[in-house]
Amino acid sequence: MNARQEELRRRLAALGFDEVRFARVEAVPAEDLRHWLAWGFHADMAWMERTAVKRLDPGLVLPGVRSVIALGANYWPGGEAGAPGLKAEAPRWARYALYEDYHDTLKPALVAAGKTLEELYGAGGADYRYYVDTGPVLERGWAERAGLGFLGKNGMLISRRFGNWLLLATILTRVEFEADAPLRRQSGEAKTESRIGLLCGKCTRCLEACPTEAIPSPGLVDARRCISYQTIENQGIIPRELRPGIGRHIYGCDICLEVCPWNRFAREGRRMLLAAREGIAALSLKEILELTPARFAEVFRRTPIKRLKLPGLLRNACVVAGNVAAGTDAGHELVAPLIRLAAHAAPMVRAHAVWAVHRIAGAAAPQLLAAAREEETDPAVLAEHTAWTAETGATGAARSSAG
Ligand code: B12
Ligand code: SF4
Ligand code: SF4
Repeated sequence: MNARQEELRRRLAALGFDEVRFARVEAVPAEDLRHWLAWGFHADMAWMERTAVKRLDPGLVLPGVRSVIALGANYWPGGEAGAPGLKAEAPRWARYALYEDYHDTLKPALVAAGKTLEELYGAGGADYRYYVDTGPVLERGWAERAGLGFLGKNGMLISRRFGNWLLLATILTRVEFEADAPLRRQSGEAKTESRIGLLCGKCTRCLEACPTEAIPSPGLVDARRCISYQTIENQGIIPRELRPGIGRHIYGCDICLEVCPWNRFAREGRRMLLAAREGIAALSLKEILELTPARFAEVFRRTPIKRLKLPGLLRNACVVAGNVAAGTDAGHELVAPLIRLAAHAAPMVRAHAVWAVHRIAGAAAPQLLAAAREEETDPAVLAEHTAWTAETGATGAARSSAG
């Protein structure tokens, strides 16, 4: 490996990236993405369909592209999973959401990385493009090709050094680099054509642990069933049949990451590029259900959660309340805020609040919600009021029914 490339690697690592690997631009395996789209696994992320051609041909993103620099930022905070001292019914947040928005915090380092490329290789500003999550690039595929990790059956790019806890960024460039080697199969591992699950062996923990059965085919996640999609990307009603499986997950989901045995190698990140936001994980469900727009803006400023906006977070909080509080004492203190939310300005919030009150109060719910129902004109919310009567019968007997 030549000295200039190693100097670049060293300088990008010094900017805060925990992984810096290189790949040559070669043919992109198209089959998996095509299947994923054909099966409708992208849900209503129409942008995934629109940009598929570019994702499969980086030359359409940056004409003349020769290499990819695959970057990783480790965000494992160290210690046990979950936050110490949290009550069992506390809402669960995707781990990455407990930092300032990585789209924003990684960007200055990517700008600096571009300048380093210019300085060491005489590249011009038009000779490279960088992305973190939002560009039309198959970031996991390029990271796999560069040997940063392997593609797990859970769909994640899994690092031998950091487990599942890497956020990715990608630089496409016209500069030609020597390629780093992709990971190799372990000896004794059955040989198959696919590189998905390369180092998974016989393990299927993630497939079994997913509460909504969102990984029907190893490595390919059906976003329509994925809690991460439903609680972050979906901007409307969450399908009733999926709500019980969402459990305590208020924003995103890490279940198929957490159960992975490769996390035993996870080590606390330098997290130079990430700023922890203590306090979010300590919010109680009641506090979240009672958030005002001003308090929401204050607590979630500069975090990824701000993009969800307050009605989206309230919707998710209603689902969590309906799941964790049904039949418990905690349910009592949540009923009053939920009844207030059943009269919220956003129909999406009202719909899920009605669902939650029914889950918690059972047969008493129609009476508790009578005033809200009287005022209701939105067909989707009215459907939530009537769905329970239809499902549980006039007596509302099946209080914990999975609907
Ligand atoms: C759309 C999207 C989602 C969707 C769909 C998820 C999915 N699995 O496809 C939803 C909203 C559900 C989602 C959820 C999450 N996401 Co997301 N998401 C994306 C996004 C924008 C595109 C992913 C995509 O293209 N999917 C389509 C599938 C078919 O493609 P793929 O997963 O990349 O894998 C295929 C290709 O890589 C191809 N392939 C195989 N070999 C090769 C070789 C080469 C050279 C190439 C080019 C391609 C290639 O085949 C693979 C399939 O086997 C990426 C950012 C990006 N631009 O890549 C982030 C990204 C994948 N998400 C990320 C994260 C962190 C998450 C969550 C953990 C968030 C959370 N905690 O809630 C969950 C995890 C869910 C899961 N198990 O995947 C990280 C993953 C980091 C990592 N280490 O893998 C990414 C990379 C964002 C980032 N920059 O860090 N996400
Ligand atoms: S993120 Fe959660 S819901 Fe989505 S595939 Fe993984 S375990 Fe299933
Ligand atoms: S949990 Fe097991 S099957 Fe799933 S990605 Fe990790 S090693 Fe592979």
